[in-house]
Amino acid sequence: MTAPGSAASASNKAPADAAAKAALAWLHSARFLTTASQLSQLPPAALPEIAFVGRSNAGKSTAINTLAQHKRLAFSSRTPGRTQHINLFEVGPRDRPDALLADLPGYGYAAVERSAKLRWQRVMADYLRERVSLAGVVLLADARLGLTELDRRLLELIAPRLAGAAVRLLVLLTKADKLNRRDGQQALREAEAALAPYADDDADVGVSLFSALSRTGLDDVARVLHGWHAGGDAADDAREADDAAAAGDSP
Ligand SMILES: Nc1nc2c(ncn2[C@@H]2O[C@H](COP(=O)(O)OP(=O)(O)OP(=O)(O)O)[C@@H](O)[C@H]2O)c(=O)[nH]1
Ligand SMILES: [Mg+2]
Repeated sequence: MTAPGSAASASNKAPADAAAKAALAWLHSARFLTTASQLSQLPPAALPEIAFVGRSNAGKSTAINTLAQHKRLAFSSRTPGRTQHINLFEVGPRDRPDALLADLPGYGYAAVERSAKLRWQRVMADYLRERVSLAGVVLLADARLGLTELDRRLLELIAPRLAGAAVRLLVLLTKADKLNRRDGQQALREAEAALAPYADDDADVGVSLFSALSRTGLDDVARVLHGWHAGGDAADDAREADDAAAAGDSP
């Protein structure tokens, strides 16, 4: 995981540490809750919500499935524009869910009818601006394309909510398996540069390469999302778990 401006990169090679294991177990509890085609159909804003957004075909549904370690929780498809509703998944203990994941329809798919496109743009803009329980946004972009004009517009839209980390942002450069190491690093640097303006005002903004196929970035991303769900608490828990694991490992 890198914050814009830093040089480190996420790796899929490191063994899963205690915090990553806890985060993946948490995400594995994900189950379908409901679907909404307009904001009024969303459940009350009672739980922190993590929204997956990005261009159509960027890999949102696949990322949710990979993070949750379920084959078909979110519906992924070769046909762009397939997800047309906000699909919500509950995470945490069954009797005490503690977060929601929201899979949003992708934007930028040319073949979607113009009126449907405009309607959806408005729903998404309202959702991102107004949903009070929005805790974090995961913006997915194909690593080969980087952040496109539409992604940049989305960043502008959520920018006011990033200040003070009221809403956190993690950009995933997806399908990293399609790039060699050098091109992956280049994509990471370019995304970091594009995100630098949003990293002010104590914003919590990160970027990572991600691949559902090779599992690049999986542990790191799981840890970050787990950290978001309860504000600082889960992040502290994760750090404590890490420290405990490290202490246990030392002679
Ligand atoms: N090689 C590779 N292919 C991927 C990866 N993630 C997703 N894909 C493929 O990309 C295509 C689109 O993936 P989806 O997860 O359906 O994309 P989406 O962003 O949910 O698309 P919409 O619902 O249309 O907005 C599918 O054919 C996936 O198999 C990845 O990490 N590596
Ligand atoms: Mg989808």
